[in-house]
Amino acid sequence: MEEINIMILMSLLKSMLKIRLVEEYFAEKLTSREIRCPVHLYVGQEGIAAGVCQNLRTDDYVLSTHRSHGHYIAKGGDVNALVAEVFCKENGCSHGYGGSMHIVDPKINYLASSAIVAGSIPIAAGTGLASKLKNEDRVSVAFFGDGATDEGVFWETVNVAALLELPVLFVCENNLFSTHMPIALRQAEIDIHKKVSAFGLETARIEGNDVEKVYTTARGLIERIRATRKPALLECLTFRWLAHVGPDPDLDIGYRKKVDVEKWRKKCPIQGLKNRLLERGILSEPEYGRLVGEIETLVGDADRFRRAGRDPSVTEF
Ligand SMILES: Cc1ncc(C[n+]2csc(CCOP(=O)(O)OP(=O)(O)O)c2C)c(N)n1
Repeated sequence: MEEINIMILMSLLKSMLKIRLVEEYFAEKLTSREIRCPVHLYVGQEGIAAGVCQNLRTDDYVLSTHRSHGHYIAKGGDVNALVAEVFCKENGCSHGYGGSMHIVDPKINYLASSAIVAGSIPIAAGTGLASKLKNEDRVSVAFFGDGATDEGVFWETVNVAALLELPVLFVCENNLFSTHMPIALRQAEIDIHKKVSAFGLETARIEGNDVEKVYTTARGLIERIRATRKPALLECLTFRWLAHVGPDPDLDIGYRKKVDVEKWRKKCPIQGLKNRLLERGILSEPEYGRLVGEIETLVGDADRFRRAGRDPSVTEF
């Protein structure tokens, strides 16, 4: 694989660690029932958000889903504002009215995340059309799960993006399940990237837990989108470590086994990159420890920030 610049490798590591430690903080606060709204954690899938967003500029658009915290952090979102939002405080990025599933931040062109599966995907076609009409080279990225490809609006958006040649990158995070149902019980043909390529899009299917692979593949697709204005799809295979919603491992319902979760935990995107950086002498254990400490401080600051936040007003909305 092609050599990636050391600064970028360290930035990928930092981005993934930031996502992981913030999600672990949320898991703890869900367990203690300090957070009362539904939260869909992203633990295990960090390589995708980090690898794709490393290639984006602030003026590029991101649209996301119910599992959105990782995308927000990787796009450069403010951790204080995210944490306050998940606690529904007025100093949150959606002013406390959105909660975990409606993270919005126009300052970084993070325009929507939605509890409606596939609901934000057509917005990417809209922002793509706006960029095209204004002759701007901004890219719109729609993140979504394999479950979103069960929805008609996904296919309608792929069709319109291909037909109108819109600068959109569709990023499918295929974590093999839609809530508790595997894709093979939902779709006659399970190869998502193959079906999308029938619309004439450039597509790729890769291991989503290999952050370097995600970064380089996304970079190629994004450079091509900026140059040609044509859409593309990146399908990333991955697995969520925790429950569909909430902090538990979801092992008591019967749809997945402990052995599967353990297999995927061994493919941890953070541990994978850390090991490669240690082997190459780019990183040492003390440096890694310092990085973790730095991010723990950030999470501690965010905890104080949300505690200082007020509840949003019902009359000022
Ligand atoms: C239109 C719509 N249908 C069904 C649901 C219920 N629902 C919430 S999350 C979810 C699964 C989505 O799976 P996927 O898109 O693969 O994302 P993941 O949760 O795996 O990240 C479903 C069916 C919903 N929120 N919206």
